[in-house]
Amino acid sequence: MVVVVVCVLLLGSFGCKSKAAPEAQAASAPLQMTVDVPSPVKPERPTTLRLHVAIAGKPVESASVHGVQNMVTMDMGKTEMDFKPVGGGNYEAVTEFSMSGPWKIDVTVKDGAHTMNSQVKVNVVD
Ligand SMILES: [Cu+2]
Repeated sequence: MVVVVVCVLLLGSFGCKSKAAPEAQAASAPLQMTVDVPSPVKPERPTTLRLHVAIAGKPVESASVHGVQNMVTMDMGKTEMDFKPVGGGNYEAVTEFSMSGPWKIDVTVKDGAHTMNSQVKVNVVD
């Protein structure tokens, strides 16, 4: 499943089965972020989240990418993660969801003076 977020525009999801609907909340820069979440996501299993960061279509290799995960419908405690660069403007983090249901990951991408915040939603299904 691939979802594209560009600045404050919400482009929505493209034909993915789960209800991911990332919402860009703020943007001070023309950073673009593409989110790749496996589908389906199962509870209590290591899950790799992959992001692609670009400016004007050009991969950004040097961004710092941080995520804060929690459940949408109840406070399950925050899980923080740093996405590691894996080349080509791609960043990965491995996380786990402790129960089924709707989860969110608030992602902050920083590259020099550019900062972008967006929220990735992940529907975890047993
Ligand atoms: Cu919960």
